[in-house]
Amino acid sequence: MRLATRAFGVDFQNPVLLAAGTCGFGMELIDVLDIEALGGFVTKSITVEARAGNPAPRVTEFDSGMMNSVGLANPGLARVRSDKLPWIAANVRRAKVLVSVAGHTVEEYFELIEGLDEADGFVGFEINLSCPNDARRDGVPFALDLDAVTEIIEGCRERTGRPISAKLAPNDPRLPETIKRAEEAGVNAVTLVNTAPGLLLDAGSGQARLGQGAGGVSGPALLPMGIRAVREARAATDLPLLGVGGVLAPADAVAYRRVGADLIQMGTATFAAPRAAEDLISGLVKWGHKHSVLDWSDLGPVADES
Ligand code: RRO
Repeated sequence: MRLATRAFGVDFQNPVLLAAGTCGFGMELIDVLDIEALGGFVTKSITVEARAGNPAPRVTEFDSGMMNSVGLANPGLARVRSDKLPWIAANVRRAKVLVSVAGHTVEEYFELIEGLDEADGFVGFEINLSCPNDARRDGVPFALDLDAVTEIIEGCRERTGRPISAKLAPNDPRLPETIKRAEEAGVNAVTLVNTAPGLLLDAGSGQARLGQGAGGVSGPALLPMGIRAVREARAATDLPLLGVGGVLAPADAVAYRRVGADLIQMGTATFAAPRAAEDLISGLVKWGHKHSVLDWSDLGPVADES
């Protein structure tokens, strides 16, 4: 199966990206996988100030996946500009990079876009509107506030000509409306989904297993939520969609494609198997061969029978 694909004006050698928060800023990957074999990756979400993140433990596993409450730990805008993006510009050519930005306030998103737009090394922004672990906002993401979505995306749009994708939440009861708002405000794509809010306890003590208490669920448990969200999104918009949540095997990526995703992001699977994304790419080629599918684009959305 031919995997090269084009979305929001960018040519990707294949549709497999690593998801934000699972691959740092790329340099963390060089000893474990061939970055240049990827379609691309999304950086850890950046805030204006450097952040140490939430108290440990920040990740915990369960039978169907993982939970995290990293709390936006990142080096901050200045160091991303001075260290991280120059490294990417010098070392990453074929893989396409999206920079993820996250603000505690609406204005912080604008400061981030203004501070990064002139830099080299990346093709566009992923606007993270759906972090479930921002204590300063009580874990309520901007993605669940329609007016905030409009205001943030309009402001980001005014400040950059690069493609922007809005990363939305899996627990949005009015997802089509949120997407409409993001589209009207000028996004070029939508990323679905972020982790789902959850809580795991230690049965003996009754204490939360994550230092912060609640966190975001990822891994296999998130797959059905992501697939459903992408299908709902595809019915609401013709914009390119980036499907993320629980992708492990080629069949998972194909399922996202079948409901209308143009690109796929892989995250949690890479923690257990750092080369999982490379295996997914070769697995997709084999999947196409076995099922006589010549091109990723031929797998387009199937009619929704439900
Ligand atoms: O840093 C985090 O705790 C985090 C973020 Br910004 C996000 O968007 N999603 C997530 O599961 N964790």
